[in-house]
Amino acid sequence: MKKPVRVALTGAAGNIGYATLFRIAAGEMLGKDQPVILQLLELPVEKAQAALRGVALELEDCAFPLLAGMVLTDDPKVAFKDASWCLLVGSKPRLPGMERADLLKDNGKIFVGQGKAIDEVAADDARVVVVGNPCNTNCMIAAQQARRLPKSRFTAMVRLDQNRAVSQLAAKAGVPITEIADLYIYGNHSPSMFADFTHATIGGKPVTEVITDKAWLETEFLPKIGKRGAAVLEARGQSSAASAGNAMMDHVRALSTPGAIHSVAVESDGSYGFAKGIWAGVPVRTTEPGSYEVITSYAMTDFAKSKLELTNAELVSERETVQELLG
Ligand code: NAX
Repeated sequence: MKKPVRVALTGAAGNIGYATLFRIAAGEMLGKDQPVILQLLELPVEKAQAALRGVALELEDCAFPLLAGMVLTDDPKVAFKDASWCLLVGSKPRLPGMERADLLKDNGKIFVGQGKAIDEVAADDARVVVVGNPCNTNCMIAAQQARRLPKSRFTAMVRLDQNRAVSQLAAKAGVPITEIADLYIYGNHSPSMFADFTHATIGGKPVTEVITDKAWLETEFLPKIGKRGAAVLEARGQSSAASAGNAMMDHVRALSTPGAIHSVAVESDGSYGFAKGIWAGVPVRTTEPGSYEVITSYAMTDFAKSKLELTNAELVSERETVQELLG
């Protein structure tokens, strides 16, 4: 039996936590032969802690052979202690009447504290995945706290956008999901992101040869992916949870699989015109488990460049809003 891997998850009593923890404990994220210890963080209020205890009771009741232990806590330093994967899901939802800038600053503060705690106590091989929104900027904030861990260990999730885009292209072309390849997400996890259909393929052919309706690709497909979260929220009355948790597990699995090429928001080195130092979605190739290199070789059309500029401008503006948290 392998040594258990410690997986920390914040916001563990929330919707994404509930949609994900049972799958992680069943071995769907790190492998069917990999025991895990779940280290679950929730807010220090009784309602959240009680809900967390309830989730833990249910996890126990599943008798998962791979679940080697659980830690329930309201202390980030306990949650992240020796964790190899730190999944940062918990954050405040945007409330009616709340300005986006206030949400950025409020949630940003959470990620200052959690980034610091991770850097102090997580395992030497710790990898951080930020899901809590606005996830790119929250990830940048957490990474600024890193002294011991390299900033490249901090990634934000744009995988849900990739999965949404793959699914929509397959539906439009009337082909199985497996026929879609090389579809990557650039920029922010927000309606401004760019799902690059210009380099993607369907059954080995360029998307633009199979779906010849350029207007659909540019003016229907892209907004549909960008606003998919809002569509789910409107239909369900709650934001995407199972699909977000599923994407988080895809993100971790792809980062654990050498050779995998996938969309991840990482610190920009200036590639694709993104401002240096922001966290922007780009295609990466996993080199060894937990490490990656950015694929910089895609040449962009003028249309694609105009989209990249827009999403870059939004990320730069988010960085300006949270400047005081980056010191
Ligand atoms: P929920 O509101 O159901 O759960 C969030 C949980 O986090 C709550 O239980 C809350 O008590 C806890 N929490 C809040 N602040 C915390 C803190 N400082 N430390 C520990 N726990 C804390 O939200 P859920 O549906 O689970 O979504 C969580 C986050 O994911 C939200 O920020 C949401 O916007 C974001 N999403 C990100 C997506 C992405 O693709 N990157 C897609 C789905 C989702 O919208």
